Amino acid sequence: MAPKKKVLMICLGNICRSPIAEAVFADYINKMNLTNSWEVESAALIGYHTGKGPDRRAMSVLREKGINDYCHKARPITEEDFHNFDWIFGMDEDNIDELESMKPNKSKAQIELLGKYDPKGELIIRDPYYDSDSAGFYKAYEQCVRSVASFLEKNTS
Ligand code: WE7
Repeated sequence: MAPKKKVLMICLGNICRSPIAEAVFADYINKMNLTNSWEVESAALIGYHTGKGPDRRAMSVLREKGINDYCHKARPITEEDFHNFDWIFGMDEDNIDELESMKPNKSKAQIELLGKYDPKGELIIRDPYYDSDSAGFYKAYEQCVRSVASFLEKNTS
């Protein structure tokens, strides 16, 4: 069987947006029976939250949307990730700038904004960490759902 295609979701701390993106992707490939051909992980640009679970607002949005089985501990991205993953998705332009500056010369990963695949054209998944409510987390979830679905429609035969 062909090797699995591997996707890595990245944000600043790996506790808000990239866990939502990972959980949405994992849920989608499970439901579509694509786990033989796709794999997903998430990681941080900064090790600040290493070992911590996602923000409670991220977890409650996922639970509310029926994703009850997601668990994750934050980890920082490594040089190896650039060799192991086929796609590395950032959530905003700062993420992409940082990924491009860390990228080793022989990286095989394609570095892209996840929102590039959003059929609604919302390119940036805004950082909701300092928001005083959950609205930004719901919005991030919806953006991830649209982008993940259209990414996989484009890249599965
Ligand atoms: C964030 C964050 C996010 C910002 N998750 N943090 Cl206090 C801090 C310091 C260094 C690294 C991290 Cl991760 C954090 C906590 C966690 N999504 N977004 N901080 C953020 C947003 C806008 C301007 C500056 C920061 C640090």
